Amino acid sequence: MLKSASAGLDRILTLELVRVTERAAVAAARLRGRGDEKAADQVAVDAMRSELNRLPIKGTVVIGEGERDEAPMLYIGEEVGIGEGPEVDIALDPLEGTTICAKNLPNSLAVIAIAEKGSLLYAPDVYMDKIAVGPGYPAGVIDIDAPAIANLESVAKAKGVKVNEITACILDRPRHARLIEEVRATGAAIRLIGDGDVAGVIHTTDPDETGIDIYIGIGGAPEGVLAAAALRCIGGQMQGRLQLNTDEKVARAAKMGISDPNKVYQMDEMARGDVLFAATGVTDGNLLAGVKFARDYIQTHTIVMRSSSLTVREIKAKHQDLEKF
Ligand code: VTB
Ligand code: MG
Ligand code: MG
Repeated sequence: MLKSASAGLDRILTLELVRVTERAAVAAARLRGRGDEKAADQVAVDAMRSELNRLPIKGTVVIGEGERDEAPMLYIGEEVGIGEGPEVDIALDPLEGTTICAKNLPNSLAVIAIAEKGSLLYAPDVYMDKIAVGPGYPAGVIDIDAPAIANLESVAKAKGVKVNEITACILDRPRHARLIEEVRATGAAIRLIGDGDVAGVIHTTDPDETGIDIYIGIGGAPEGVLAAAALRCIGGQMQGRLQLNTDEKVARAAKMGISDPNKVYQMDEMARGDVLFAATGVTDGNLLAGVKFARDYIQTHTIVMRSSSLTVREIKAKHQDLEKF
């Protein structure tokens, strides 16, 4: 195999990843708006798995569809790739935002991140408290332990605007009732999203385009690791804390090597070293267009990036060999 220009993973893998999320996105997109989350998820999982198994890697899924007994495919611990090549850890969500896809609402994605073996946080499928901003802010601008008002004021000050010119993205869940009240009390705006907090975090990296400055709140831990992997490549800051609020969850986390249940994870503790990340839009979104089915071709829109070079590429592909899909 060719040597990379810089240290870390073989950069050829960057483009290989695009095919993986493209396939999953196209499969899921065929079931957009059908009201059947399970079916859309299943076809995305199948497509992602068969494409992943063609990659020249010795990969292990570390963030996947669940434990082996509840997820027959792309389960945590599943080995993927052709079994030759670099040993890598893989975090994936073949359809992030199954409900969004089923309702054909914005921002569902097919997502994957690859890192050198041992570089991703092996997070159990529990909730994670998260806070994130995009690039350009001084280090320490956000603090997961500070009240929402302090974080919003700090971000506004660093951006040189008033707090009421800041927009926070928050998952629309009853558990966020107090947080939503606190944020609104500052005068800041909220973009409430139904699902899809990987997209929510990524949207903080381009506030001019998305209108979102900061992501706050509790979502899935697997999605937290995926979002951290993305931010490592674009720049930004993120912190996360697993919500290990029962003995059973603490024990599950301990099995995965987590000894301090209250630990705050910085972005680069969730995704270390060289990280590759790709996401393809399934439904239209603020940053990525959804899959387009034209008469003679299928069009996909993918963002693919690599942390060691901080390169962010957008790839719009026209797939004309429709038999393949
Ligand atoms: C979020 C959201 C995901 O899970 O992480 C959420 O971004 C958290 O769980 O799209 P709840 O739905 O239980 O709040 C998803 O909705 C699904 O993966
Ligand atoms: Mg999923
Ligand atoms: Mg998900």
